[in-house]
Amino acid sequence: MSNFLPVSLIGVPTDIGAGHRGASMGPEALRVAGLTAALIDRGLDVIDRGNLSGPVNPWQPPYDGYRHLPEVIAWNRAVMLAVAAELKLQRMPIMLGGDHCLAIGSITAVAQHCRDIGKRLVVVWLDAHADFNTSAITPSGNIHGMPVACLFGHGPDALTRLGGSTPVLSTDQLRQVGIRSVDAGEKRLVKEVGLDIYDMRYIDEIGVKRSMEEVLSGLDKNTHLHLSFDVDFLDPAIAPGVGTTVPGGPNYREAQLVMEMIADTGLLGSLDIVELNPAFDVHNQTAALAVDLVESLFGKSTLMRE
Ligand code: B3U
Ligand code: MN
Ligand code: MN
Repeated sequence: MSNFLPVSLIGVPTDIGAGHRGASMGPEALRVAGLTAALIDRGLDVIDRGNLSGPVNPWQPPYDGYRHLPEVIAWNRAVMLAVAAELKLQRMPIMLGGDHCLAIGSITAVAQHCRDIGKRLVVVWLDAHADFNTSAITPSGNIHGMPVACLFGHGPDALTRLGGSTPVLSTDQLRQVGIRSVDAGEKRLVKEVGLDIYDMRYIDEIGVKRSMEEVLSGLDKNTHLHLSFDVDFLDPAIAPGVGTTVPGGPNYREAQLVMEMIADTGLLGSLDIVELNPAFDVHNQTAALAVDLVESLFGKSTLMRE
């Protein structure tokens, strides 16, 4: 058997925070691509909890700088409660997204859990985007571009205080990897806050291995590692099935190495798989790739863990 906790899959079929419809089909695409069987093959105990439910997407323009804020709040409450319940059962929650706004709920629950049991939370955020917009600077009003800002206390009270206290995260608890698209106002804010960002320029210069060694440095046995995996982190040549593709992302081998190095820590405690959009995919290839990468994240191809 594996060293991992038993896992619970939680479908979060929403595109409420996104600029394109379709991420709501992500959970089913991951299932169709064989996620459950792949995890069982890794020796894991897996329960698929099915999908959460929430408001339908009314497809409205932004209001006061936010698009669909009441609906985003409702979805995130559901996510937070579901994640908290799994952590209490000592199971590892895996979110099948769904757009990236769901990370507000999942990470709020994980942070609360870590506080309760005296663990240190570190979040690794794989993404083409920094997701640090606010209502004042967002070019779109789409809340999937805001979850990190909300977790740092910049956003509407209902999201920043979803779990009661704010901020949920501080700079020493977040490392962002693969970033290559940051809006002008967002760039200023990210610098002001001092986010720990391993952007593609940095990765190009020093390579994936050294970058990931830095990303994963300073973790110990008492660390809960949460991985928020936005599929648009990957280069669009291998992962076309996302709403907002940005050229110049990690290729297949580089992405595998990122996952393998996270697996080697043995500290993974929770996971979001987000922004997969089957409406843009080709024969479910991006979902299949996400499953392939998740296998590496759970120790496949790492001799140490075979
Ligand atoms: N930064 C842009 C685009 C974006 C952010 N996250 C995604 N797209 N997936 C925005 O609208 O905030
Ligand atoms: Mn994102
Ligand atoms: Mn993104």
